[in-house]
Order: sequence, then C-alpha cells, then structure tokens
Amino acid sequence: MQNTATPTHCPYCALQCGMNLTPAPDGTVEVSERADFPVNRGALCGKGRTAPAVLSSRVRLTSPLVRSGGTLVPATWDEALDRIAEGLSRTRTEHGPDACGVFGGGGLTNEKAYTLGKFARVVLGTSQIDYNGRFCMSSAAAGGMKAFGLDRGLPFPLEDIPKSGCVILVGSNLAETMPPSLRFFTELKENGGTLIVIDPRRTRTAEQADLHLMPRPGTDLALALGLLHLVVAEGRTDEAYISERTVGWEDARAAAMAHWPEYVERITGVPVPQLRETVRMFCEPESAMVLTARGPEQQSKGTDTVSAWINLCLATGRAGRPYSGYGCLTGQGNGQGGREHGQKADQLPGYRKLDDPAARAHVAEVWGVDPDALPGPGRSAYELLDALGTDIRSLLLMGSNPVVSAPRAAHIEERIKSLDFLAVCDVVLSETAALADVVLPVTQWAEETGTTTNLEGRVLLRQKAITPPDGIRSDLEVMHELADRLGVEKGFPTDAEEVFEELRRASAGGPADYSGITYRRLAEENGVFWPCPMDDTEVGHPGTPRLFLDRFAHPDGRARFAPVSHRAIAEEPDEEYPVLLTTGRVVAQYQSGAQTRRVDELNAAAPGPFVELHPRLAERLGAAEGDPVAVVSRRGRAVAPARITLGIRPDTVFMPFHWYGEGRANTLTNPALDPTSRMPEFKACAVRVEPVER
Ligand SMILES: Nc1nc2c(c(=O)[nH]1)N[C@H]1C(S)=C(S)[C@@H](COP(=O)(O)OP(=O)(O)OC[C@H]3O[C@@H](n4cnc5c(=O)[nH]c(N)nc54)[C@H](O)[C@@H]3O)O[C@H]1N2
Ligand SMILES: Nc1nc2c(c(=O)[nH]1)N[C@H]1C(S)=C(S)[C@@H](COP(=O)(O)OP(=O)(O)OC[C@H]3O[C@@H](n4cnc5c(=O)[nH]c(N)nc54)[C@H](O)[C@@H]3O)O[C@H]1N2
Ligand code: SF4
Ligand SMILES: [Mo]
Repeated sequence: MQNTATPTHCPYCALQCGMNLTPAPDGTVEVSERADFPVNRGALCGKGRTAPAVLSSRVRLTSPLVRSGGTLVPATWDEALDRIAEGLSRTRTEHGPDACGVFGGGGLTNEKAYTLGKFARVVLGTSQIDYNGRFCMSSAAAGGMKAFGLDRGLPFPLEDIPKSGCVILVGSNLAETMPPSLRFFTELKENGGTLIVIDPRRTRTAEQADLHLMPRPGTDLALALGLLHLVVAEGRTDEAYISERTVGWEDARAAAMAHWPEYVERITGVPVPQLRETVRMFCEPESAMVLTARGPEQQSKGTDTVSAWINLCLATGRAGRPYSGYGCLTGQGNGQGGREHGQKADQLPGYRKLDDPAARAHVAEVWGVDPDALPGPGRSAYELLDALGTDIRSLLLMGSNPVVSAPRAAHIEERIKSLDFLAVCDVVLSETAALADVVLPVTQWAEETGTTTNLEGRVLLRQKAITPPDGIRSDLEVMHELADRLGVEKGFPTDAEEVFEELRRASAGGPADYSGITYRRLAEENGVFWPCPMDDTEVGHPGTPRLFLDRFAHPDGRARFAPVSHRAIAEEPDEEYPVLLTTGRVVAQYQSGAQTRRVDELNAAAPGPFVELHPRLAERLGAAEGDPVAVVSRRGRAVAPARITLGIRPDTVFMPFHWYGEGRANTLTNPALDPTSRMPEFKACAVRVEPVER
C-alpha cells in the first residue's frame, strides 16, 4: 500500500467524520485532519482520533476460532467455514429454514447489510433476520414514515442548522455522542437563533442551551402534546400551511387539546411557564426545527412520541420549508444506510417493503430467483433474540454485541447460550463472540472499501487505506464462502464495488434510490444524498440534500398528522421499585464497548460503569461519591460506583450501557416493546437503589 494519505471516514458514529489515514513505517496508521469534509471540517472526537488502535493485532482476532471441548481454539478458515455451513444446514434440515436466524448491525457498510439480507433470504431461505438498528432509530423511522411517507433521518444537511431560528433538541446529548456537531449549534446561537434542550439530566449539551427542560423520563409524549395545546390556545398555528400541505389536523388537534398545560406539568414535572417559553421561542422566528435522538425514541411509545413532535412541526408550518423541519439524529456509523437495504425483518433493498408484491418481483429479478421463493417478514430484534434456543436454533451474527446491548441482557445471554449453534463474525472477541461455536476474524473500516450513509442521508465512500493483517478475511468473503458451501455459487461477490453495482439496480425505483450513485462520483463529490435516481444527463442526478420542499412523499404530496395521546411508561415506579432508571452514553466509549474498551486512552477517560444520582437520593442511601451502589429492577441487579450530581432529577438515576459484568446496565432494562417500531424501553424502567457493603 502507498505511503500517502487516503481520505476516508471514522468507523464509529453516524456523523461519519472525514479523516485522512497514512500508514507509518512501523505498521501503525496515522490519522490526520481532513478539512474538506463539511460535516466535521477536520475535527474528530477522541474515539475517532484513536480508532487506529483497534487495527493493531494486539487487541484483535487474527485467526478463526472453533469450539472444541468447551473452549475456543484456533482453526483454519476451511475448518471454521465448514463448521458454520454444517451447523446452519443441520438446523435447516432438522427444523426448517426459519430455525436459522441472522442478526446484523447498523455499523455494517451498505454492501455488507445488503449482502447479509440477501444471504438470509436467498441462501438460508429464512425470514428470521433483523439487526441492532431496531434498538436505535426504529421509532423515529416509523414516525417519519407515517408522517412524511419517507424515512431519512435528517431531511436537510447539518449545515442548515445554524440558519434556523430555533432548534429543540429532544433527548440528544450530542456534545458527548457527536462532539464535532456541536459547532452547528454554537453557530446557530452566534447567528441569533436559540437552542432548547429537553433532557432529564443537565448534560454537556444541556449546558449549551438557552432553555433546558428537565422532564421525568418517559413523558416526552405528554410534553409535546402540551406544547401543541398551547400553540392552538395562543393562536400560533399556520392555517394556510395546514390546509395546503397536510391531512388529519382535526383529529390530532382534538387529541392534543385534552393535554392541558397544568396536566402536562403534573406528568412531566416541567413548569407551565417553561412550556409557554418553549412555544414562544419555537414559534416566533421565521424557521425552526425539532431534532430527536434516543431519549424520546427508546420508549415503548417512541413512535407516538415522534408523531407528537412532528405534529407540532406540522401545525406551525415547520416541515418541508427552508431551515425548518423534523429530523432524527441517527446513531451508528451506517445507521441510515443499514436500515435501507434489507437486513430489517420486513424489508427489501431500496427501503422496499417485503410484503409488497411489486417490490418482491423487482428484487427477485435482480437476484435471479423466483419471487415466491422469498420468505415473508420475520421477527423484530428483541423478539428474535428472545426466540433463540426455542424457535430459532442457529444464529449467524455480524456487527452487534447483544450480550451487552440488548434489553434484559441476562435473559438474552441465556437464550444465546441455549442455541444449538452460534457463529459470530467480529474484529475482536466480544462478549457475544466468546459464546460462539465458531468465530471468524474480519477486516474493518481502514482495511476495506465500502459505502456508508451518514445521518444526513449523505452516501459516502470509505476507502481502503491499509492492508489487513494476515489470516483475516472480509465479511463479504465470508458470505461468499458460506453461500458457496450451502449450494449458491453465484451472486455473492467479494468486491464491494461489484456489490454496490447490484445494490444500485436493486434500489432503483425504490424510496431509497441509489441507482444514480457510483463509487467514482462518491470519491469526486465528497458524498451524494439519496434519493439519487439514474438519469440520462451526462453529469447525472445531483442527489437530494433537502427533502419535502415542494411535496411530502405520500402519493397526494401531503404530510399526515397522527392523532396521539399520552400514555404511561410500561413500568411505573411503585413502593418496591420507587426510582426511574434511564440509560445512555458517555463520550469516550462506544456502544457495547467491544471496540473502545480496547483503547487505553479511552479507558483512562471512562474506565467503567457508574450510577449517576441526585444528592438527595444519595443521602437517603448514605452513599458518598464513588461508593458502590446497587440498582435493582424486576430483571436483575447491577452494581457500580455512585456519581453524585445536581444535574439529574431526584427521582431518576442514570447508567451508561457500555460495560459487561456486574455494572451491566442492561441487566436492568425493560424489554417492553413499542407496538409499531418494536423498540424496547431502554430509557425508563422502575428500580430501587440500595447501598452495598464492601
Ligand atoms: N460516545 C458515544 N457516541 C455515540 C455512541 C456511543 O455509544 N458513544 N453511539 C452512537 C449511537 S448508535 C447512537 S444511537 C447515538 C445516541 O445519541 P444520544 O441519543 O445523544 O445518546 P443517549 O446517551 O443514548 O441519549 C441521549 C440523552 O437522552 C436522555 N434521556 C434519557 N431518558 C430520556 C427521556 O425519557 N426523555 C428525554 N427527552 N431524554 C432522555 C439522556 O439523559 C441522554 O442525555 O450516539 C452515537 N454516538
Ligand atoms: N441500556 C441501553 N442499551 C442500549 C442503548 C441505550 O441507549 N441504552 N442503545 C441501543 C442502541 S441505539 C444501539 S445502536 C445498540 C448498539 O449495540 P451493539 O449492537 O452491541 O453495538 P456495537 O457495540 O457497536 O457492536 C458492534 C459489534 O460488531 C463489531 N464490528 C464492528 N465493525 C464490524 C464489521 O464491519 N463487521 C463485523 N462482522 N463486526 C463488526 C464490533 O467489534 C462489535 O463487537 O445498543 C442498544 N442498547
Ligand atoms: S463524532 Fe463520531 S464519526 Fe466523528 S470522530 Fe467521533 S465517533 Fe467518529
Ligand atoms: Mo444507536
């Protein structure tokens, strides 16, 4: 490989910051600033800056492993691949194709996600595939799809944010989860715009806000409805916009009017004057935005909550207009593209529906199979994991670590252990990989080429910058080899661009149309926004940075209000479990920590789990800063040091979910699912907090 810098993108979050990578003579890789990429303009957070540490063979898997006499031992690629093919075919023969499960991830490139979906349906013939994105943005996707007829996290580029008059950030701690993006919000304020943050904790993001509302976890739906009530009561609706560009206002309005400000204050704990101030700040400027993240979305009513925030935007004429709109801040590196190309239980590439006969016919033709041979929709992520060892006997897992990240994780760990056969592809021996019968070591970001789609809907080219260590193969090679062993010799190329060319055809005419995008364009244009259909012009379709300015994606061009009403969380506190637990992230660790817990600098900054609690609650427990405290829910018990702060509601404790062991937050969480998106309630469950004798 050449010794010059290769422009590429970070392996972690959905910002997909641009960076340059240069191989050093000692075999390491240097990260340098890449100022030409508009999302981060050279800035990186600590995770991005240290990402090359995970490329070193000291921390990663370098040989396939197979279980022998209870332990994982090194094996050749042929042995390992043969074992997987045998395991999957035995299950298929004995229990039928739907007894084979596949679990993917929103960190996988578009090419991998596409191939994984095709592998499940064409090679295994199973309907049982889903992925960790279900735990991430599925509620926002469902709400956006209902309202606008299309789901793209942000309908505008981040660079529009500073030009808006007001932004409400609902349950996003982007100062920690996407640090370089904070710049857009400081510029917003410099331009005279205002920032409102809604979070039960006074986070680093909330510290930047002009107004910080601190609702009780799980009450965002009531909050949004209360704001809409005030909008109507104060005569701040945009009647012309409502009649020209929307349908369903009467019912949504009637539902919102039942949410009186005083009633909303009682549910949320947010004082009425703050509600009024929010409405004023949101309605007075020419333009305004609402951006949601996991806070309001990871609830058993996440979809309705997103709908309520969209209703607020529609009633005030703040969607599909310049510098205005509703957006979701998608999370994983390819959280957007990973939800478009077929690793979801109900989906075919191009964001097509698996139960739509025309979509089946189109994709089946690209795949060269009979449409009737394609299975139907399968189970959602939590339901799939919950069925392991019963209906689902074998699992192929790529790009997730559910033993740490799934809700009610101790139960899911048991389900995984009860499988007849588990195969995991990973770059490190994650806690889930450690339970596998076969583990395959795969290449990662800097060692392979592929595309991702960032939170703005911008499709990007991640270019190979270095040669992988010996003994490692790519996920695409793995699927090619397994397809071959399972009797499908064609249709699983190992070259990413070849896969992308097929994905272009499969997505053509679908909602997420990539057919006009090529690797050459991506390299030359610094990314292209979908939809980007094929056209006959010489330069090609320009892509679509801004959606909905003329019309929404429903056939009549109008957006849909949703008549939603507040309801309680699935598990309200009671005498036995009087406190609310909410969960989330810290800046220096990523997700299940599988990658970032292997980086010294990040571990030094965030060495382990903690329980954030208010001094009043700490005093009741007799706990001082750093003392171990136990958090107990109906699912289990976790122990971690106390971190005492005035920046959290006294009725709430917070735990980050990045660790395994006794401090695993997901031992506690409630898998109550949203009826539409099947999102679990990661953000609110009832617990009690106890002192621990040490
Ligand atoms: N450092 C770091 N960055 C990341 C990741 C990571 O693991 N680490 N993961 C990436 C991924 S996949 C994602 S999805 C994003 C997530 O990005 P964010 O959504 O910003 O992250 P979270 O910390 O899960 O939740 C955000 C905030 O929601 C608040 N919250 C909790 N309960 C509620 C509630 O009921 N209502 C409201 N309004 N707020 C509530 C929490 O206090 C928290 O501050 O981050 C991405 N970036
Ligand atoms: N309590 C609580 N739980 C949560 C959340 C929360 O807020 N609170 N958030 C949820 C959310 S939003 C998310 S997105 C999930 C994420 O949780 P996970 O799905 O566990 O995500 P990661 O830790 O990113 O797992 C990715 C795994 O794939 C590996 N990997 C990375 N790149 C590749 C690749 O290219 N190929 C292969 N084969 N493997 C690769 C990594 O090493 C790692 O082991 O957690 C969810 N869980
Ligand atoms: S903000 Fe996200 S994409 Fe940017 S460097 Fe950090 S982890 Fe990587
Ligand atoms: Mo996520």
